[in-house]
Amino acid sequence: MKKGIMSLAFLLLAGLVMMGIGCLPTEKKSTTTESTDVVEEEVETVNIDSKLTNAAILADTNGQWAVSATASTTYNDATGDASWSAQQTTGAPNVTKYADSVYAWAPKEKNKGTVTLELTYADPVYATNVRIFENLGSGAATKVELKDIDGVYHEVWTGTDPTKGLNYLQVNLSQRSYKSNTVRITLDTTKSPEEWVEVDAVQLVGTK
Ligand SMILES: [Ca+2]
Repeated sequence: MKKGIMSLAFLLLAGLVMMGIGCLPTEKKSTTTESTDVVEEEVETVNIDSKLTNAAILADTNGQWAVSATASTTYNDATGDASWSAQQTTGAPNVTKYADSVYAWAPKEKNKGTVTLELTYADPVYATNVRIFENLGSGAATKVELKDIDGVYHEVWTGTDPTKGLNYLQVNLSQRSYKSNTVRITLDTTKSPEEWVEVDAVQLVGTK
């Protein structure tokens, strides 16, 4: 009886080992001539870096805060009131807690589907980071694009925004080969159905 159990355990173990081997990643072919490799390389250089503290971000000498901003939707679309307008995302962060604030941009409705926020900066730079300070409904960003100085948009990040609470989504890039002074952010306002999505400020980092 004991031997039978041991044989069964051995078979199970052997099966698991074989399954494990089957799951091992196969080595990527190192071709360098196909154009798809260029796209792959671009995606692999993008990651979310949440290590920098707020103090370090505020002190970053290569960082700029937006000077103007527009959005596909704003809370006071009809009245033109400055509260919750896209303009509230310009300058350094001025919201100090995870909460609704008139000093942040908010869409017209709590669940407005997919929306965009576009920010412009004084100096075109070879970007290395985009830092989005979220103060409500955090985790809604789905895409970040940079518009180069010839007007072409480059997608530099797409994915799941891990931001929680009052914090930055930090999209850490390898230095871009083009200059940009415009950031376009796409957000899914339905990700947190119970909360309005609000963005306080966005920093573009790079060298001139
Ligand atoms: Ca603000």
